[in-house]
Amino acid sequence: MSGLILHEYAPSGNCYKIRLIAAHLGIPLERRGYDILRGETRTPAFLSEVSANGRIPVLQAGDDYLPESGAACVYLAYGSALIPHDRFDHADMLRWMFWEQYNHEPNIATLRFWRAFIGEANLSEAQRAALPAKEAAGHDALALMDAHLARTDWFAAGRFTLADIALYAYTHVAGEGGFDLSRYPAVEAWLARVAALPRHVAMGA
Ligand SMILES: N[C@@H](CCC(=O)N[C@@H](CS)C(=O)NCC(=O)O)C(=O)O
Repeated sequence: MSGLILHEYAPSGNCYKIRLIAAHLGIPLERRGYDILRGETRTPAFLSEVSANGRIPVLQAGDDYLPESGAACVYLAYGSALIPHDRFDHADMLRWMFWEQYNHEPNIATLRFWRAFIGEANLSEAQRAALPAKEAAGHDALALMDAHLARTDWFAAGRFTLADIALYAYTHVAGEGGFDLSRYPAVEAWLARVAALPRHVAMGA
């Protein structure tokens, strides 16, 4: 695979998922950065040329543009050991990836963004009002992960798959959003297992 361009904001966990897969599979990626805090993904040029959704990540393969981190993860890892072939294991991997997008990322990543990037003092009234619910839902997500990981080393298929990558991206920086991970020992042990894998790269790399 060659000629792939990742349109990204480097501190975004959704973009990190794609870089992490590329590192594990040895796939070269050209990186193009946008500052989302300055609205650089909302310009007419970005909306017309890169993604009408106005968000990163977007993976570009030639003239084709693929928004949505989960879709880009599947594109990059297609045919690799990161995607199980077994019918149940494959669906189970997707189960965790879909769950990440609905139950995990909107709470854990959003609180990280609000607290570590926007700053609590700059939040709108509506954002401030949403903090307790997002905190509770984030802890629910971490507790569910912890219970799962107390029984098994990896999220799906008994081995490292896209599900682990999708969940690692924002879990390992959950502390930046105010989540105390020491309450979730099985999650902490799994984070260490992922980070110890050969070819692992840090978010800031
Ligand atoms: N579900 C999408 C979420 C994309 C998303 O919300 N991206 C954020 C950064 S992580 C963004 O581009 N925000 C800038 C904006 O909305 O203007 C994915 O997984 O790729």
